Amino acid sequence: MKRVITYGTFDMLHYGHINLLRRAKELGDYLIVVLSSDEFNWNEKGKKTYFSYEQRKQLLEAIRYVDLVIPEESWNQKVTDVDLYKVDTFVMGDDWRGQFDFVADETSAEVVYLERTPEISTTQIKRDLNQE
Ligand code: C2G
Repeated sequence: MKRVITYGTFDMLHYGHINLLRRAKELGDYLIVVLSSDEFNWNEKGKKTYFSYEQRKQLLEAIRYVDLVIPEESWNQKVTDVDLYKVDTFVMGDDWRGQFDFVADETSAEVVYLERTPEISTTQIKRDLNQE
């Protein structure tokens, strides 16, 4: 069974996220989503999410492409996660291109960056809604 992993906040879930998750799942048979905790978002990313971790987790678990959702609590858990879950492929959107190449150096997993879906982001949604 080919295991794929990806990381993110996935706040205000939108079709850009779904496109990423669909393509990530196409690279294997089992997709693990490591979901940024509320504390990680606030302390490390400076993001105040609209939905809580539990709400974002519930949304992700309802997606047919997603097999497991676990918390992201540190920038430094990726190598451990890949080893622990015996991951074959580490996937991120290409806004992160190059940032996680170390995972391929330190584990047996390949690192794949997938093209971001243009014209959509949680920030854009919030901006558009504020203008109504
Ligand atoms: N994404 C995408 N297209 C968009 C928006 C997002 O492909 N229009 C992808 C991002 O590239 C990322 C995933 O969807 O791979 C989740 O995006 P975010 O929730 O914004 O996650 P991010 O803040 O990039 O967190 O340790 C890694 C971080 O947790 C990644």
